[in-house]
Amino acid sequence: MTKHKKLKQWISECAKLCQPDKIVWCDGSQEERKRLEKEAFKINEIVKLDQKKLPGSVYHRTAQNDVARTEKLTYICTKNKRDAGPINNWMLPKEGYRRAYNIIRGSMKGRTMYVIPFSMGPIGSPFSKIGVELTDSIYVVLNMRIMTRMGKAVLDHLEKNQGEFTKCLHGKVDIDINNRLILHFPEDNTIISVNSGYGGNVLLGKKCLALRIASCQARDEGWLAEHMLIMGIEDPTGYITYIAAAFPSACGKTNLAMLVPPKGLRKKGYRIWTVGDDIAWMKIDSDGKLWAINPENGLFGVGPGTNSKTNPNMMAALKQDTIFTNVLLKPDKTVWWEDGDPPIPKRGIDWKGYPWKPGVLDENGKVITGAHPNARFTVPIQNVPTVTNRLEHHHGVPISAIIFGGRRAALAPLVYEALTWQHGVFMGATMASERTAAQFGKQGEVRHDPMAMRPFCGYNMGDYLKHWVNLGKKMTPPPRIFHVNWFRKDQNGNFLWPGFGDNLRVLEWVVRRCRGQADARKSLIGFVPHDYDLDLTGIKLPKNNLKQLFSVNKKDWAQELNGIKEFFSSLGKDLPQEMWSEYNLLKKRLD
Ligand code: OXD
Ligand code: MN
Repeated sequence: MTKHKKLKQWISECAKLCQPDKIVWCDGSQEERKRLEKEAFKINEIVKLDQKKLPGSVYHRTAQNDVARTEKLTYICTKNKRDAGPINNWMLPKEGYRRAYNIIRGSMKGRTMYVIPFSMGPIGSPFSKIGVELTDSIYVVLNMRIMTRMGKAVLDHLEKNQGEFTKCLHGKVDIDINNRLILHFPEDNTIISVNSGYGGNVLLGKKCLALRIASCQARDEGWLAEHMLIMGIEDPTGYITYIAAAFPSACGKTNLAMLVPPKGLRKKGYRIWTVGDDIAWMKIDSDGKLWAINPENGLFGVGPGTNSKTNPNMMAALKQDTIFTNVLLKPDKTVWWEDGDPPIPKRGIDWKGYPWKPGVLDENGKVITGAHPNARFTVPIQNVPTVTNRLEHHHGVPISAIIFGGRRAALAPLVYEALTWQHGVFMGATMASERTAAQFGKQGEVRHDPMAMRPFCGYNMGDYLKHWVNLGKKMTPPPRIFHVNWFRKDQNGNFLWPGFGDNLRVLEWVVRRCRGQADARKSLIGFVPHDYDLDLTGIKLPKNNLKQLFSVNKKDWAQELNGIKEFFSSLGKDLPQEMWSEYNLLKKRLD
């Protein structure tokens, strides 16, 4: 079975609990992939797509009640409630194990339990962490093959060192939403997920290990596990500046990570290199600087809205070796989703498995979409044309700038730079995104999402912000911190900034600031570029737009301060004093 004592013991305990008919160790080979796909085709867990048009690609549908992460059913299980903090759902570990074990007990009878040894980060890198996922889902195995480094090489490494690993137990059970639980036990380095088959809940290396568990490890070991993309921006001299950026969902993180430079900047010689689109692990190296890796090996992205205009590099990546989940299945065994590439198919089978035509209505007269709005693709990062050649580099890439962003129709300027590291942490702590009328509920309503980690921080949010403040003091120098807002609108509701590839015009200023090559002026909220600092060649931007994009409206900011106060108060006494001092400094500047 394995020479790793702890692993052996844990697997036999789990086997006794779940009672699978068979245990299969995954080695990560191509032969194994073929065999598992064949089995999954037989039981209809996946469908083979047209192998000429989409070689190596398959299609999967989840249960209708299981299409997204379930934050309400996600818990941090710690001995003290305080350690989970005021934002996380909390349970006592004893209670968590009791409930999860009662649900999963005997649930793998008649099923196979797959053992997936996986590494988050290059195998053997000082950044990397190993996990072992036990699952009764072939879909999970096939996804983990893409999203992580997995199989024999990882097991060999683990055995050689008798090393630590995160115990990740997943059981589909009955996909019963009423008994679904996603439990994290940071004190035991353990994750248990039951009654779900949706990626974010069951690919346990991703949100569960690489963010919730890893954020606790990072707190204890002095590094950062963040919900951030990493990209390299190569300037005309060939120098590459790496940045890490955090945005709440639906703000275009994946698009930004692989943007196509606009004409003017392309001509100048700018290029983008994609390191990661979702998670960054960052450590202070012996040079005193912050270095980062992307612990993942693939992308688990949202289909709807992705097309050759919004993200041509992603569309190129999806031409092969992709798992498509909950998208529209076309009669020619290819796929489509809303706001995808034209033409809109005349018919197909929708994500629920029913015949579909454009414009069909449900019993309430609402248009039925072919793909679920959160339909996903799982694709190897190596498929992305802009992938960095430093993915396997054991020390990752040096981070010069950290960028926070949100969706704000008013208030936040296109870009501003923090005055100090601590002010930058405050900018991240007060990150927020507005809901639009078309999206979820009341327009203008703001959800505070510190560092885009609200659903992913595995411990007390106050302690997390203190950890950020402290780490800044250890770096020489720390990265500069910026805030961007691609979504500011004019009084008629039109976007003031074109976004997408043109965002590189803003990033160019960021890069030049990091290299001491660009000027700035000090505004009430931080440093902003002068008009002449942004390269706007080839872009038709009405003159007044730039002025509006950088305006700081005192009334709006006064209202924002009220929101921040309310949010900070909700974090209670664990919020570090430094955040209140930054609040007071900002208030004073605005007064
Ligand atoms: C994701 C998310 O799937 O943030 O990346 O929800
Ligand atoms: Mn994410």
